[in-house]
Amino acid sequence: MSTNQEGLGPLFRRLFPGRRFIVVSNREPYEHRWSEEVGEIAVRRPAGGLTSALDPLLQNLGGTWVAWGSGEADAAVVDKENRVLVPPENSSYTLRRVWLTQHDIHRYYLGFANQFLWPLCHLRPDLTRIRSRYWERYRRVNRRFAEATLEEARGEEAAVWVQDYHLALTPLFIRARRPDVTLAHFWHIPWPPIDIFRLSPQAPYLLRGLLANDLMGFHLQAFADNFLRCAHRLIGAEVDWDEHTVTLDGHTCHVCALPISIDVESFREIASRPGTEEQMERLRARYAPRGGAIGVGVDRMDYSKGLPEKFKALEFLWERYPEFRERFTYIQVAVPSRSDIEAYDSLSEKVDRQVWEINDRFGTDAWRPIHLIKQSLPAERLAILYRMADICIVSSLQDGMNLVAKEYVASQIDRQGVLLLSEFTGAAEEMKEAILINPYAPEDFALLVRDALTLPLEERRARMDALFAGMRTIFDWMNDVFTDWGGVVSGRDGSGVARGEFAIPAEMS
Ligand code: GDG
Repeated sequence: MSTNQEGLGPLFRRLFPGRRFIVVSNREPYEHRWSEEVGEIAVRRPAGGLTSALDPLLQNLGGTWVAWGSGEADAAVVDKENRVLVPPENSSYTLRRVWLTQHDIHRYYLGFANQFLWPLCHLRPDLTRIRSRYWERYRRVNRRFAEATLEEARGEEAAVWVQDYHLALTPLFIRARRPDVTLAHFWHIPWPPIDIFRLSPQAPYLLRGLLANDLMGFHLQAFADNFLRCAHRLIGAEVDWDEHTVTLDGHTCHVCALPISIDVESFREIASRPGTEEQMERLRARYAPRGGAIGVGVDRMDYSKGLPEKFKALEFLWERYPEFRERFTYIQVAVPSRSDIEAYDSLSEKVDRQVWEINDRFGTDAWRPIHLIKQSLPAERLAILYRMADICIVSSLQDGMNLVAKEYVASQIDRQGVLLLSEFTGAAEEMKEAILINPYAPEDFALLVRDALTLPLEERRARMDALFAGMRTIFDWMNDVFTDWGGVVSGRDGSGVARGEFAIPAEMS
């Protein structure tokens, strides 16, 4: 762990002299809501690793964050340019809100982004829903984000950092008007192999949108390679495999593997606050009244996270090894997300049913095997659960990185816990001292849970210490993004203007 947050501001100013910093994402860092008191407005910080990590950076650097104004009172607090200064207690940067209608939310967000790109990128083409109205709205909303960003650049030089799969076309819409702006994009989810990606009727346009960036970041080299192969084979872009660059119509985009991490110190600080041990005792008494070990999982309720597969493995464990009945309790936090999408609603019902059946089958008067918590917990409570848990199970079927695995290690103040980590997460590439599991093989998975629960303390400590020693932080990640991106910009000719043709195909407008 090397980079500290304070170093990032000077680094940015050195690498991007005179440029305004603009972050563009679907989610906003602050939401305004009507509070219980009539006429009063309260501010909420939506939970999420990325928004909470980028917020201090913007506070430090100044600049603008362009995002969807999703709070019910958001419109009541902006000025006539749809801007509000944040954070509320100490105005340090501008939040520029983009408004979405119900149609936009259904078609751009729940439609194209979450019923097409998300399942496609998580290797579930069977769950994709292809509708021309989704695509039409995705284009329109991406253009709206680009227009808001261009207004925020105010004709000055800017460095624009776009986040994720909601905004794949935005870079080209920006670039077509302002070739002098420098653009980077981070894709937080996997990029699928070409045989999957080419199922997308819009593949060429998505690729063109993203290739307008100067830098395209993925968690893993494998995702970057998939992207390069798609760009080459599907739209004939020229790839330099040694340099990891791709050139289309005279413009070169650098494609990098930049694995994300978390604010390690913040989890450690919360997990070691005074009073935590008493709270752990209380939670143990509540969830595991007969004593024994506790396991934890924290996932959005999403089919990519492998929850039914995890519960199947736990069922095998309690069935085949009855010594773990009443001696091992599992707590699963699974906050419903993207409800209104059928695949999510049916997953949620399936998980409820499965947990009910397992609890019915193995539970006793004094003990419930699985506690399913379907509501968002405060970050403080999560850190305590992580510290308390003897094992943490991440069983994703596909996952770009998985921050929960890192949060668990960061919160393991007592160094006794064991991480069981799906080999299909980006995190598995770095966290080799975890016990790697294949969530598709429930019997082997159950055996590995048993191994984890019986591992001697010495080995648990050695594994946890090694995992902790290998941890990088979110600030290291930002340092790497800025350094790679700055290298690309300084490598250009003196004008700093991107070369190339940036025509918007008719199908995109
Ligand atoms: C995408 C990619 C990639 C969950 N429940 C609560 C809560 N959380 C927080 C966790 C963690 C975050 O949500 C989930 O992060 P993940 O990385 O596990 O997964 P995705 O949401 O799918 O994120 C993923 C990530 O982007 C970053 O690039 O790692 O692969 O899919 O931080 O702690 N937080 C609180 N209460 C909850 O109940 N406070």
